Amino acid sequence: MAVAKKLSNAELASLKQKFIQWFAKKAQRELNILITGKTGVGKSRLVNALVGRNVAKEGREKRPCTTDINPYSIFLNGIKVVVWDSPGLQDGTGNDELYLANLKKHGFDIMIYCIKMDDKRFHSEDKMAVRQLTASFGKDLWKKSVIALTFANKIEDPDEEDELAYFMGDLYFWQKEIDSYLGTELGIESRVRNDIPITPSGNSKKLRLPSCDHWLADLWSKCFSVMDHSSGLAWYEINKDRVKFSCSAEMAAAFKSESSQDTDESEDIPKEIPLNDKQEISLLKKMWEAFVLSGAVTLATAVTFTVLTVLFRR
Ligand SMILES: Nc1nc2c(ncn2[C@@H]2O[C@H](COP(=O)(O)OP(=O)(O)O)[C@@H](O)[C@H]2O)c(=O)[nH]1
Ligand SMILES: [Mg+2]
Repeated sequence: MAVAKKLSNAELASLKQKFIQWFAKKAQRELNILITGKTGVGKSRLVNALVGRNVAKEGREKRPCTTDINPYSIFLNGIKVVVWDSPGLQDGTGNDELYLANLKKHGFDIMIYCIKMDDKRFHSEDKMAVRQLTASFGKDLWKKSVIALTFANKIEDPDEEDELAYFMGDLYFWQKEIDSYLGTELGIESRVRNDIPITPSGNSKKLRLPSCDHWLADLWSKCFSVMDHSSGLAWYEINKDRVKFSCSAEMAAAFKSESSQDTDESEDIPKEIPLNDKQEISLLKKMWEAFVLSGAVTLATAVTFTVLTVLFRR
């Protein structure tokens, strides 16, 4: 507070302006997303909901195996979003080596591993895929990974007694299964394991789940939290018009809009990603850290967060 108080209102306003302008120019121009999990777990639908466009075809459409090792891409707000959808790894189509080599050449900013929450066990195909990915990309892969538990809207207490307890029981089951496999079988340290978000996700008709008010906001924020600063800013930029928080309109307006896209009208794609207080603070805090690290301002890190909250949340 002390430092924030020393700044005049005009200085605060100019700092805020500088920050907004800085990040509106800053994002990297390409974002690589690896989304994987068995066929039919809802990868395509999830990636569409996350990027806000129908980039991936759902269900029915099956492309030939030979093209499956290549990613698909789309330009969103001037950023090339490259989606690595990975059939093959779990489905025994035999393209694994080729696919992994291709992926290794390009690299990726985040891995979203999808498992159906209403499945009752952690399948051996998933275990093998997870092992293969860890062998290819190293244990650090898990520092930029999120596990999405899809079909969470399907979790219902058969006795209709206590939906929350039933849901949390299933969530706990998955946390334990995944943690135990990554720990005992793959040797991932607990420090890393504890930080892997394991996040229920549902459909666009039921955004509220027993564990959270808005699963998409939760998942989107968790993806942001595991990305490095630069990818995180791109993640924000592609969704700047849908992500809502106290000063989001002001921030979104700072971006040059020549390449702004219309929103997708598909009803499977939620129109908004409304952040709660905690999600908003962590978004701003990470952006602010990137701003400070860039050398654009000189303030001791310890005080910057206070300055930030004064700037954005009074
Ligand atoms: N009820 C429900 N259906 C879903 C969910 N996610 C996907 N689906 C449906 O499940 C089918 C397979 O989804 P898709 O995204 O194509 O799976 P993929 O093979 O992993 O890419 C599609 O018909 C989707 O509409 C979900 O969370 N809940
Ligand atoms: Mg698909």
